Amino acid sequence: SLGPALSRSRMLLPHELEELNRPYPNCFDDEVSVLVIYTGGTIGMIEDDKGGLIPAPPGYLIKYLRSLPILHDEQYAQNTNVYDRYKPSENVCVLPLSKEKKKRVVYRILEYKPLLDSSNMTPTDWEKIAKDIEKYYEQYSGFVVMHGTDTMAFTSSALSFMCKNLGKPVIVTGSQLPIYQLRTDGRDNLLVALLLAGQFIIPEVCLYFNQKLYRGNRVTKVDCASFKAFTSPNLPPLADVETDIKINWKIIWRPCNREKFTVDTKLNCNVGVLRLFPGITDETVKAFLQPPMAGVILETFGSGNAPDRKSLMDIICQASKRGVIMINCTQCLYGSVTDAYATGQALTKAGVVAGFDMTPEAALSKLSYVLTKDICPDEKKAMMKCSLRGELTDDSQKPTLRDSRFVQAIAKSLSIKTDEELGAVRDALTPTLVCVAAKAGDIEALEALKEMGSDMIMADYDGRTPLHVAACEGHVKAVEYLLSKGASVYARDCYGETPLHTAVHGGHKDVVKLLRKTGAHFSPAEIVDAGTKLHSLAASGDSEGLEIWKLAGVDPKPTGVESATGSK
Ligand code: ASN
Repeated sequence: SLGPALSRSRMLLPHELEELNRPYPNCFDDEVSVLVIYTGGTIGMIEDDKGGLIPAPPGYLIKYLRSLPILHDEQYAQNTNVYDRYKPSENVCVLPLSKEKKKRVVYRILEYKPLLDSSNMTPTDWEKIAKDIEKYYEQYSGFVVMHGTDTMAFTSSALSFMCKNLGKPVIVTGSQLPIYQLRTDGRDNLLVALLLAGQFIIPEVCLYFNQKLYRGNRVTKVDCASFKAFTSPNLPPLADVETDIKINWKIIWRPCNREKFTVDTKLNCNVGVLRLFPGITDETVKAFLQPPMAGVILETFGSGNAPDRKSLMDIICQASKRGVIMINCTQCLYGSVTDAYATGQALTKAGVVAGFDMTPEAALSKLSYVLTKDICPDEKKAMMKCSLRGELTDDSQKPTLRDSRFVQAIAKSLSIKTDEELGAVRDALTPTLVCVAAKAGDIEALEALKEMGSDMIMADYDGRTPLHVAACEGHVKAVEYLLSKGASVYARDCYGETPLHTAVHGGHKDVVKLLRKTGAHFSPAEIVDAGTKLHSLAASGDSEGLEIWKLAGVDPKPTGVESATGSK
């Protein structure tokens, strides 16, 4: 809310004090909202009369969730009028207060009709999910997609490409056993996905399953019975959820530009996966590559090898000349496609593009996405080879600690020997240094710190990130620089303020404009809240003040309050 900044600066009035002393104060600063897009899957299934699992009837899940104290705090809902604050059709539940962040996740279930076994999912369903994320983007802090496990890795991969410049978490989850059963992984998977989506700014499409949060385009289903159904063979989990929630912040993928979140749902469905096997005939491969086939994932042996007989290479070469884009992905779970063998090099010569360590699920959805782009085949091939959303390992991006002269100087003076010690010193020093550089608007210093391998998003004691500081000081160039290095416009400090708040308080119009262009926005509750502030600005004839709030997305109506401009 915008309240804390105001209330810190004056004594509270008696009625405000009274309000605060109620068991549930009439302000909901500790609430965060999450939209649950419920598409189907075992998690919400019941047995039919023949003993087969089918999706439960509409509305069944929400009723059940409201009866479970770990997934819904009925007393809090009653005491704070949750059911009046949201429409009944919004199907709202509220989690008990969380231990880590002292937040309450208020979540709304958007139930799809019909609910699907994920084996029936198609690209049209992915499109619907992506469009709903776009539609509700500004109303929620994060999104959970409840989904069947069978094709979950395809959906999470496809969503990762469809969502451009994502700034909020989208977490796909489901379960191996229905949530309604006594012994189930469904309750825990849903609960943790909600806590992660509501409380952490992980700007990625992720998949949460069995105590691990994975990047959505790195996963594959490896077990049809175990609760440990997924693995991310070539990237460690983004988070481990054990007694503590440990987020691996260093590997979180961030959009590094100044563009707003958009979705691009166009996919080319003339794509396929061809798994090679010893003895595969030329005719089979030729038939598979016939029009209208536009793109193919070739699942090859080992580090990207295939039979290199001339007749087969000719067929592949001809398809490539016709414009069919072929990507080389290994059948192995671990490792990457390389050019170590002559049999692999023959494929490259025939026009096949290395897919490095992409999973076939990620490669297929990326290819469908890339094929719709209005660029020439060579540019499409180049796009396939580089990482768009962290779906393949690009070693050239890794910061090298030893390269930095600054770090070397510190290492020498402190007699530091190992990379671990070096990392610890860097992690201790750099958040403060980055904030100091941001306050001064010193881009050179920020660049030097970046070169040391320090990330540009680390918050200080008050939860203020370098972007808060640069925005507060009105340093447009520093704000631009930080955004280009992945700083989040949604980060909140311990008073609940985002960089947009600090820029508004500082009266920095250019920064406000820049942040808005990047997708910064107030929450619906904050927009209503801002109405009071606008009233007093209007009453005191402060047109400058009014203008900055307007630039920030709060539109003062002639009658006074509470209308918001969307960011579109
Ligand atoms: N058949 C189910 C599905 O994918 C499997 C599951 O969710 N565990 O919808």
